[in-house]
Amino acid sequence: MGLEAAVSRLILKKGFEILNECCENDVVIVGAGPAGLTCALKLAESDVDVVVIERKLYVGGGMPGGGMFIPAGTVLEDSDAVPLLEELGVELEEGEEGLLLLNPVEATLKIATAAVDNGARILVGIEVEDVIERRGEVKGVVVNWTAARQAGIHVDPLMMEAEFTVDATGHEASVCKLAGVEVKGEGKMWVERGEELVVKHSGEVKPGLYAVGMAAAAVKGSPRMGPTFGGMLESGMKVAEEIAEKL
Ligand code: 48H
Repeated sequence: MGLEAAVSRLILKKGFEILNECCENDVVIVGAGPAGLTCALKLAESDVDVVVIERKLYVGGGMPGGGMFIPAGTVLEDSDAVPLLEELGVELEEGEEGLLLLNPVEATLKIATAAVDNGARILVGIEVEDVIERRGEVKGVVVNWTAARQAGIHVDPLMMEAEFTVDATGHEASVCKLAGVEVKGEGKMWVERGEELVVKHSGEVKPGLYAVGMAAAAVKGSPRMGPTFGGMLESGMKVAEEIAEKL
């Protein structure tokens, strides 16, 4: 036998071992954007067993695209995300009007790397299509291959149980919608207010289900803030702390 069979055998064995372990989790985070990745990093740092489900094949959500694909992003200099970015070695440059500049690709990669280094799992190419709900409490997610939906093939899903589920799906707030939570839709652009309210509004939206980042803004109808990312990170940090305390 050549190496071909060994490559396939090893991948199948290891991959299914990982997927098997993901059937039961402390926390499932849906969406690997800045809010979901930061939440995963902070939970993993607290030794919480956490898996991130991302339907695309890359991490970072909207962050790597900066503003209109232009390779720069901003953070308010008084944001609680600044010490985290500094700790991760993300280069921050003085801007104006209380804003710092960052490279959004660098920031994405450093947050994601730290999350994985601390033990968070990130699974890509998998989409959440429903939630598990028992007696009004969200207890995990129902998943399928993104490719199956794109191909229009009907195939029954599999399930991942979790003590807590986090909707980090950004503007869509798709998990909240699936769970029957009212989603008002994000409000108009107002950077300072949007940054403040996205953190305030991040939290439990239904027993067992939390919203972070733009999903939290969409649930409550609070303003958007464009390519200013501190609030996304702070939102993930806040919810990670709340969940870690409960576990
Ligand atoms: C699996 C899914 C599903 C699903 C979606 O959009 P994101 O980057 O979200 P946040 O909240 O971390 O960050 C928002 C930020 O990028 C942004 O857009 C800002 C600040 N906008 C302000 C403005 O004014 O516009 O990431 C969400 C991720 C994406 O990668 C999706 O692919 C993924 O979630 N996702 N993954 N199953 N059902 N739905």
